[in-house]
Amino acid sequence: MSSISVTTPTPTTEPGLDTVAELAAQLRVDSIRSSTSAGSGHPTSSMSAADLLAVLVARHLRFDWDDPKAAANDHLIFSKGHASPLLYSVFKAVGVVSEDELMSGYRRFGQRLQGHPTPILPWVDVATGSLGHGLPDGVGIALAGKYLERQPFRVWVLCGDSEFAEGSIWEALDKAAYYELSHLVAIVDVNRLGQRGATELGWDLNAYARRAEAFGARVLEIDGHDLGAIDDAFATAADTTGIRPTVILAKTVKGRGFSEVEDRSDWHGKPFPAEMAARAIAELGGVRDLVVRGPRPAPTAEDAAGAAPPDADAPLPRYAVGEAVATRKAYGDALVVLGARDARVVALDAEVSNSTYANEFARAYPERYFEMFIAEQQLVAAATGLSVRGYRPFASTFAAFFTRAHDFIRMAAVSGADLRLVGSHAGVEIGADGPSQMALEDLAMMRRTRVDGPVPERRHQRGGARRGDGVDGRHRLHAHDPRCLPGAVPGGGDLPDRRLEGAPVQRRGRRDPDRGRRHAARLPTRGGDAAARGNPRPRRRLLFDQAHRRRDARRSRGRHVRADRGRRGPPCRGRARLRCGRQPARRPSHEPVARAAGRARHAGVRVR
Ligand SMILES: Cc1ncc(C[n+]2csc(CCOP(=O)(O)OP(=O)(O)O)c2C)c(N)n1
Repeated sequence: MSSISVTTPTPTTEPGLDTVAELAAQLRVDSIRSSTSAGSGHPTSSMSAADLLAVLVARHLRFDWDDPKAAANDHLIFSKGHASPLLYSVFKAVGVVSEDELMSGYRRFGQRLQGHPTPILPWVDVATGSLGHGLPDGVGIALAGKYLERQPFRVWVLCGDSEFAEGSIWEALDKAAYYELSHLVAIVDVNRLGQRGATELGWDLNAYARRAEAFGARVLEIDGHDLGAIDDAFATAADTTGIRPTVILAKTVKGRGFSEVEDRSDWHGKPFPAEMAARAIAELGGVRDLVVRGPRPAPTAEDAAGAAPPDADAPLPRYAVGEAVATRKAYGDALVVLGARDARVVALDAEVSNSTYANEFARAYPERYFEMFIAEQQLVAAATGLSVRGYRPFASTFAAFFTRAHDFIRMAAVSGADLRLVGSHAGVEIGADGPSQMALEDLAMMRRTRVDGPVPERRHQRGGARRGDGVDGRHRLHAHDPRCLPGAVPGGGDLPDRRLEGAPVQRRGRRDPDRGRRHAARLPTRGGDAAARGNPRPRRRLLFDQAHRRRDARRSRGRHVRADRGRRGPPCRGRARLRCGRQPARRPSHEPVARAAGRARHAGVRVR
């Protein structure tokens, strides 16, 4: 067992590659020790990337470990979050996590060294573990660096090769190339194996290279265990004068360093039993106690997130009672004002900004608007990344299409991200566009999204979110709302209204368990008796019937429903109809309302 202590307190001191080799061995050993002590974890996934991380942390990552919120720090994201033993071993190696915490805190209930990293740790930007998230999140961070702050930080993202089968990875590379994010570096640990066996492309680095280049990336291929080659590749990637993001394809061996498991497909996600761990540690040269710190960033000027607002007193739009205004138009108007009031407000949209009216913001503040095209996962991920840098992102698309990004919304909540997701065209009926454009699942999706712990302090966050400042409110992803924390509100943390857009639905009251029964008793229906016996289903039946009755009454009056939102008016015929753009009320199938009512049952809303 060796015991070496190395500290590099100044940016100019860089550990040599011999020290880096020792560090890599330490990272492997500590990954094994921590996962074995926890009885779970992914040691082999950590061991394949240990050389990459040792070189990066010791010689290239510009990070002030004593000031993790410093604006000029590089960002390090483990997109393959299951390699958490490696990340936490890095934290130990730079001296911010103790040996004791690593050995007795990893994967233990209530401890911060969770199975997959979350920003509860001050050196972690975003939660990962659902694969395909870290690189898209990194795009958002890089956007902030290049376009909002003009900070020279780099964003280093460790990805798995099996993870590269995720579509979101390619959405990310595509947008990284479009926005010329040359300071974004994806390091792909191509160890040939995934969870259950070989990956789609194995060690075919050429195939990865062709694809990544086709998406606009600069590609570097290296042996991921050759420290000199890694060092050169990182030095090349760190030169951000070009316009392309960099993808480093590192050919590695899963379980590298312990011959019993190297390149074996049956050791994914398994800690080594104690006696096997002892053999592995012996083969790797024993336990070490290195403390290695790489370069620190040069201090830079204040970032744009702290800039003065263009017009702090800009008045919010006002609408007369009874004035018919589409909620999305009101959104666009309000967003422009919020942009005037707060320089941290940024907007993103998925190629529907002329429908969501985010284009009003794009016209007013083009430098704070990011078009994500039709890539909803990247839309939410970019918003998450921007929130990491302290911005207040408003991401909009049709509410229906947010469901494509459900996992990104879910993971944003795990990250404690401060997002405002704005879905237009919401409601029980969308009109002529039909059910493909109709949102309802978003209700269930948002109800499901909550954080179960304290909200982490965000990097560079100034002042935090304040209630009543016009930016918070119903558009806000409620994951950040303290009222969502378990036990904060009777009935399991329910909020008054979680609609993304002010939509004509109400949530069923939860605080009065007898309300449904009493209501059903006042308005007897087929299910009234059963409701009195305490069966909740008849009440849903009642709501279903009410929805149908209203719709039938509306149609029998011969009124028209406007195509985009249910504004009613007198019948228009012939040319007049063409001019006014209203659709005649058709005799549609009952399917949309039936499905709406059925879905509403699950979402706990009342159909009106
Ligand atoms: C979206 C998603 N799907 C599946 C999983 C389960 N899973 C965890 S690790 C893993 C294999 C990852 O392989 P790779 O990216 O090559 O990383 P390695 O462990 O081989 O380094 C899988 C399928 C997950 N975490 N996220």
